[in-house]
This record gives sequence, structure tokens and C-alpha cells, in this order.
Amino acid sequence: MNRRELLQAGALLGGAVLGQVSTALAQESDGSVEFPPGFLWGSATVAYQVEGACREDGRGPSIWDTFSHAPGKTRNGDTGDVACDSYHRWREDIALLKQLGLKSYRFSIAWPRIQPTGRGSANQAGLDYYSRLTDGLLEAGIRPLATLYHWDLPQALEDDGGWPNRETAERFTDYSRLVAQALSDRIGDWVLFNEPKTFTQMGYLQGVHAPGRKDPLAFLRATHAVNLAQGQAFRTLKEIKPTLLVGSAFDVSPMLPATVSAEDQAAAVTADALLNLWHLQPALMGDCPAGVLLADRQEDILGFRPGDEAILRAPFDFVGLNYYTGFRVSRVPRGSGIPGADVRAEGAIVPGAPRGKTDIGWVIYPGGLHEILLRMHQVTGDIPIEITENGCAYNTRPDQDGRIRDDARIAYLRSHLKELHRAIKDGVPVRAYHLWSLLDNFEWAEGFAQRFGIVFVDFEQGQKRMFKDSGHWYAQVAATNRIS
Ligand code: IFM
Repeated sequence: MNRRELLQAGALLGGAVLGQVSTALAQESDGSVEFPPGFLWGSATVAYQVEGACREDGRGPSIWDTFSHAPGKTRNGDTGDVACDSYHRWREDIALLKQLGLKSYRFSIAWPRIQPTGRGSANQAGLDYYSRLTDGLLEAGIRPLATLYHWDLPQALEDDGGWPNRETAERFTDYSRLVAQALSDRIGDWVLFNEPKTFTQMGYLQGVHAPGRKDPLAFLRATHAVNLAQGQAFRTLKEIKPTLLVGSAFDVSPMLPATVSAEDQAAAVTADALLNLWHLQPALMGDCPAGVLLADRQEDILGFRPGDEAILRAPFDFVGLNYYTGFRVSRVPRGSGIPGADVRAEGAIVPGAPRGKTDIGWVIYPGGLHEILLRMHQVTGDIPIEITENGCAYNTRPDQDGRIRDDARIAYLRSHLKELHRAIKDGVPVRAYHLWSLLDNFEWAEGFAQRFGIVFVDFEQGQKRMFKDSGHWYAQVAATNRIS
């Protein structure tokens, strides 16, 4: 079977069946598992979620400034104005990474710091910030993994149509060039987009994230513009320095049919195409997965132009995967006749996942990490994979003695890392793991109500940072390269 056939066949197998493909694991007698030598242990944060300093040093407004300041859009009206104040405390944050013994730090670059209106020359003060951060990481022996777009589109570009306007792809390419010209002498590993599925869907279809639009056509156009931008920026970075390693980070989940009915099985295949492959297949193969939109209208709906196939292509050096939970998929006919519109994917309890939910309400499904890695490996082949995010929200606070006993997070991480190890054993070439997140931070529409960090941030008491028990546990994992 070639890769395209596998794309369909793998989805048809369904996550549950793929889960049985695994071979027996060689484990130590005490149940501990060891990762391959050189495996990279890291953690991740995002500009708008941690930096604060939204009006400093020439930064322009982004769609998230606008959205979070609009009444009723985020829990408690929270904004990223101050967040974790990492813009000023980056040295402290690097020291935390160092204490944890981590060797890779995934952070994002705020486009509106570099181009306050999304166009024109670079704001030197913005570049200088990331230059200082990069130097600090390198001095600490930590690999910088920079994400170019993690959701903070300059507001001026949204005013001109945002991602549904394919001109935005040109602007993103210009921005990527400015950043790479300034930093590619020291940053070798780049993520172009974070979770293109999520920011286009939640921002342009569901309207629950910035910019808060609810427009199916705008959403679909946005997906195509992002895919064009992905291909263009990939080539731009390579032109600047061919040795750069460039990928994107996709949030992926096993799509489990809710029932054995033919409708739900077909819906799961469609969901896999739309939710797992819509931004990866264009990069690797130059087209969008079939079977989501009506075949004779797909190009028209997306705004596809002759020659776009070549623009979309981005032969990634690595693929970033973010995993949190699995989805249960059913077919819910809505009368449009468009397969993708008839799919309902819910994070409801899936068979074999009796572990409950995290505090944000997401189903805990460790086996899904193994399933989705095997599934994505069918598509990505030999391309190295990095886990660019995995983690959980537990809102554990300090006890009377000041210790943060977040045992539930440790259990979540341990179970997921064991599944990651199993996937590596089964031949999936995963080389790095980034825990989401280093710090408790601004969790988008949830504001500060959901804490994903292994470091507690006291937002009320001067931004004090404290390791949680999970932080100490993760430091052990990184130090020993094993889960015990
Ligand atoms: O906080 C987010 C992050 O920005 C993108 N991936 C999922 C995380 C948890 O919701």
C-alpha cells in the first residue's frame, strides 16, 4: 500500500483495532521503562499565555487582546495583559527549566511584537526579546524550539479579513522571513503553526476563541490560507538556511466510532481526515483529504487556485504532535449532504477509558496516545516525530505546608509516557516530549481557571513560582530517562 492508501485504510481500521497492533513490551521486572538514549525531555509555553507586557516595546494588539477584552469572552474576563509576566521573568523561567534538567524548551514568538500591524519592517525591540531568550536558553544548555504562530494574529490583519483572506498567507511568509533572518543563526528547530485545526475551528467556525467568528465558509477558507502559508513559510526558512529543521505542530486524537453502525464508522473516517489530516496531508502531498467536502465543490469552497498544490507542499523535517484526549465520533445528518458537516466528535468517555476526566473536563485516555502515534506514523513514515504538547489541567493548590501535591497529574503523565514508550517500541520514531506546560498560565477562553503547569504560579501574590510534586517527578524522569 502506498501512503495515500494507508491514509484511508488506517482510518478505516479505527483506533481500537490499531491499538492491538502493538507488540509485547520489554519492561524491567519492577515495571519501569527506559527511553532511547538521547531522547529529549522538554516543556512548552506560548507567548500570549505567559508573556504579559502586551503594550511594551512596541508590541501591537493581537486578536487575543481584542477578544479577551471583549465582555463575556473569557472566564472571569481574564486577559493575557500580565499572564505570568514572563516577558520580564524569562531568566527565572529558564532557571526553572534548568533545575528540572530539561533539554528542550518550546516557546512561541508573538507576531505582533515583531510586526505590530502584521506588515512592514521588524520591530527591533521585539526581536531583541527573543534574541535574549534564545541566548539564555543556549547558555543553559537547552535547545530552543520556536513556534512562529501560536494564535496571536495581529489585529490589523484580522481587520483586513484575517486567515480567511489568503493575503494573510503572504503576510505570514514575510513575518517568518524577518524572524528567521534574525534568529536562525542560533535557533535550528522551528514549528510553523500550532494546532491549525483548533485555531481555525474555534476562531472562525465556533467563535469561542479569537477572533470569535461563526462562519463555516470563512473557516474553510482560513484552513486553506493557513495551508498555503505553511508551505510558503517552510520554503522561506529553507532559503534562509537550508539546514534549519522545520515542522508544524498538529493536535491529533484517535477517532473512535461511537457505535458499530456503518454510519458512525464512516463518520470516524471523515473525522480523521478533517481533524487529524487536514493540515498535514496538504504539506506532505499537496492536496486536502478527500471525503470531507463534496468532491466537485471542494476547490471552489476552499478558494483553491491553479498552482496551489505546489504551494501547499512542505516536506517537513519533523512532525510535531499534541495529544490530550480521544474522540468518540457519530454521524449526525444536518441536511447539507456534506460529509464533514455531519460528523460529531465528542470528548466523551470512550471504550477502554475508565479513568475519568481532568479538571477541564477532558477524558483521560492514555491508550489513545499509542493509537494515534501508530496512526500518524502511517502517514508520516520515516519523518521524525516530536511530542510538542501533552499534559493535563488539575487545579491543585498549595497545602498548608506549602507543598503542591498534584498526584493526579503525575498519574496522568506516567500513564501517557508509558503509552509513548510503547509506541516507540512499536517503531514510531518519536525523539522528544514536551510537557504542557512549564507554568500555570492563561488558558485562552478558560482564563486562569485551569492550571496545566508543573510549576505553580501565584497570580495573586507577585507571580511567585513553585514546583509542584509533578515538577519534581518530571525532573526525575528527565534525569533517569525512565519511568518507574
Ligand atoms: O493551552 C493550550 C495550548 O495553547 C494549545 N494546546 C492545548 C493547550 C491546552 O488547552
